[in-house]
Amino acid sequence: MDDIEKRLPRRDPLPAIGAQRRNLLGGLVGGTTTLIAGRTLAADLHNFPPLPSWSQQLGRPVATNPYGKPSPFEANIIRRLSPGLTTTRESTIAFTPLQNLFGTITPNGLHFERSHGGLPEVDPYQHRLILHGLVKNPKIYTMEDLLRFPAVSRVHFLECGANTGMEWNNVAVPTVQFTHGMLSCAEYTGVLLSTLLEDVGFDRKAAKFVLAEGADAAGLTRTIPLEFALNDAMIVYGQNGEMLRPENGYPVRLFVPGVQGVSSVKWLRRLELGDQPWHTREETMHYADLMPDGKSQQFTWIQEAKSVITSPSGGQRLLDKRGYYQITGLAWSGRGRIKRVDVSTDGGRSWHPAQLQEPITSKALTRFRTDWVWDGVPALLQSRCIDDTGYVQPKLRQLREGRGTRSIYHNNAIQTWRIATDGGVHNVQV
Ligand SMILES: Nc1nc2c(c(=O)[nH]1)N[C@H]1C(S)=C(S)[C@@H](COP(=O)(O)O)O[C@H]1N2
Ligand SMILES: [Mo]
Repeated sequence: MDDIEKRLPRRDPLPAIGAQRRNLLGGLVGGTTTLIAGRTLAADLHNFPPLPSWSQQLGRPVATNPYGKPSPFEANIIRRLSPGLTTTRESTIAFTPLQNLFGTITPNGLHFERSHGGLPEVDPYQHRLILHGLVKNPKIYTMEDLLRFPAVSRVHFLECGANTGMEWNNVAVPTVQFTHGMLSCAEYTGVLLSTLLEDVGFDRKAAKFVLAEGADAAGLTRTIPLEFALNDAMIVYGQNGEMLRPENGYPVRLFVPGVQGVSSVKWLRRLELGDQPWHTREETMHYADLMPDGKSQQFTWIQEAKSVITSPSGGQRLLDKRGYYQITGLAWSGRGRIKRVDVSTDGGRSWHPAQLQEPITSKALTRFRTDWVWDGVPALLQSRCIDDTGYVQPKLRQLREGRGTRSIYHNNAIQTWRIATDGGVHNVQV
């Protein structure tokens, strides 16, 4: 290393400064960060610190940490529970800190988690999956059996149908973690469900639906149409290169790409083929869309195209009154690929296209970024995506015209973040 290189500050890859970030995060609203526009290098050169203590002694042996954890300085980048949403500790919604993540893959420890009856501790050696109903040879599979089938790995998003549900009526929550954090994206590995259906010889004429049942205390059951089962549904055991975490269905779950999260039944123990939907609790009482006329619409499968700016986002603060900021966020569609994302800084009056990070793949998160110079006056940041079917993400007003304000599920409206003159970022509806 030559002299100059030694004196150059390593650029903090975070848009925020560690210490400030941690102090700020002590508060109630989790996941807030401070955004600082790029400092000039010249100013930093005079203040480059002498060799720090950690450069002057040997570090601790790596063997003390056989399964790696994030740096203690990142201790506030965690899933957060919304105390108001579930009334028992076993029934949880733990939201992904979207504001703190880069790229598109959600680390396993931060994958959002939704459980209706707590986390069962499933012994993979005792666990069995039964596949029966309208099939020639019903079968019971062990985990070893499942691991021997030809596998596939695919990157997909998973979004709870209730994600952003609090926004139907009024602005309810301050941060993107709580507005959009029932959303994650991972590389899932497992067996295509179609492979198992071939294995048992399903009844091609009569079978129209598959029922999936979980081994948790909730005994969660959902119907999926056979066309999804034969298309890209997977029996998943791997997530981001390792076995599923207990929270996400260890040792095996169903995964239905592009479809609302509840259909991806965790701790999967039973699949049954039938000729009609089962109308279980989770598809009658819950996960049905209450329409303005008071009727409920069942079986809204697909998560339509949606996007959100994750930085700057609610609860963050722009420290420099004027200057450069990168606007970045995520876009996804349950129908295929994201074709375009437009960003507005004036509440939707003018739009310009954002850059999309390659590769852009089907039913996966797509990262978008765009440059922005804030002039210090209030601004309204929005993103709007278009998928490869040509579908355009709607405004909240448009959604409410058809759906009213009493829904919980399937809110894919354009999100607005207001930047105030003090740099504070707030969740607003326009
Ligand atoms: N067996 C079982 N499967 C389940 C659930 C559950 O409570 N039990 N929750 C569902 C819901 S509502 C969602 S949104 C997803 C969440 O998956 P994740 O916890 O891996 O993010 O799992 C679904 N599968
Ligand atoms: Mo969900």
